[in-house]
Amino acid sequence: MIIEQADVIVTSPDRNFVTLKVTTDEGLTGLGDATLNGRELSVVSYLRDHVVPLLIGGDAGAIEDTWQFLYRSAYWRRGPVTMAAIAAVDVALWDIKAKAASMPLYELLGGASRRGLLAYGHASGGTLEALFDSIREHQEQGFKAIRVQSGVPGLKSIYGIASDATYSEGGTQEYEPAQRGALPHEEDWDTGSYLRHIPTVFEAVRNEFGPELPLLHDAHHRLSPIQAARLGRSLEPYDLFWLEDVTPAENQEALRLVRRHTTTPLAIGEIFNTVWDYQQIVREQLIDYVRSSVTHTGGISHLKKVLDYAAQYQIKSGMHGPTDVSPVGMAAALHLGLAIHNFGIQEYMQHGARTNEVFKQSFTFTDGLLHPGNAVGLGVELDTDEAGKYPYERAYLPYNRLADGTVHDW
Ligand code: KDG
Ligand code: MG
Repeated sequence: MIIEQADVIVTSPDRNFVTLKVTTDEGLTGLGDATLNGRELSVVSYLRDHVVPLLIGGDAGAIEDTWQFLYRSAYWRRGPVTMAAIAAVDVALWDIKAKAASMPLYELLGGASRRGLLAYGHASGGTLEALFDSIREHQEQGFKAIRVQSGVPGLKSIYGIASDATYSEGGTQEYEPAQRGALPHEEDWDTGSYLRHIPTVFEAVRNEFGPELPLLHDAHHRLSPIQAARLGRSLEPYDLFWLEDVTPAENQEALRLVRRHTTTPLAIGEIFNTVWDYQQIVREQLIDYVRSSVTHTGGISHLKKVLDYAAQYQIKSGMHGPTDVSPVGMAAALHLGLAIHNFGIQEYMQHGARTNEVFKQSFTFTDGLLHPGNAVGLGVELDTDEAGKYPYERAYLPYNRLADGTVHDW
């Protein structure tokens, strides 16, 4: 089967999404997600200007060869733009291969290893009362594992706190850190206040909800190794499922220090994009969960290699699943997660109603478990007329400044 056409579709129903649609001479189509939050148009250009011309006329079935060609022939390797573009091609070709085989994609990846995928949702609140309401609401929605993010006294706005953490009638939640506008929004940060406050929040949550509910927390890259070690240790009594992104982790070695001081499980990698970012932390068993998404880590072909490597060290998947991973990227994660043995947990933030009109999806969320569904291929189709109603709008993620004006990791 020959690739006849490849279109890059940008749409902004509830937020910006970049999707690659590959069409073959036999009329089969495949979709791939190439959304890079706040830098979307750079991936559009990478695909349109440099990758699409290389695809036309190629063998749609040669997934591994196409991956290797795109990775190696560019000479310039790795990086989020390159790897998101390669990911989109890879996932679109897997979608086509599964459609050609008349199978849901997970069957081609080895078949289902479980009935469904344990998902965690995002509860948050500026106050304990609001946080407790949000946790209860997530439980009512069916979530069996919950991420807890809390306001910190003295800080005006902070990552992960929805202005309204409740669910709308359609089951969607209003939280989108990337804000539309000409310039990024500034937030404030104080590590000392955060480190003092967060253990009190988890103590209160455990007292209210008991010992069994799996709880997660995201430190969002803001701590130094010794601060991360202190946080992990102070949270040990509250038995977290994981503590995420405690340090920026570009310095993989830094996690040795964190690991020496705490047994709280660590999850890292949503901004990583190749197996090389994991080389040391997997080999030295410095983490417990791989946070990469299919969308930002070179697609199913590459992320599967990362997860197979992690499996040798009993490290599991915890694939990134915020709203900036499109329904196409989410479906790819679900097929991969269903098939691999070392699945851990799947992050799940529901998309908005307009997004769900643009991307028709077959995946389900029942009793706390996600399932990709049994439609052939990925199980997601893009309604191009709907997509055309929502042109790209400039949007940026926020950034942090300390009280004295210093820029801090967001
Ligand atoms: O684009 C950035 C978001 O995806 C990120 O801030 C979300 O940290 C995140 C998470 O754990 O979902
Ligand atoms: Mg995160």
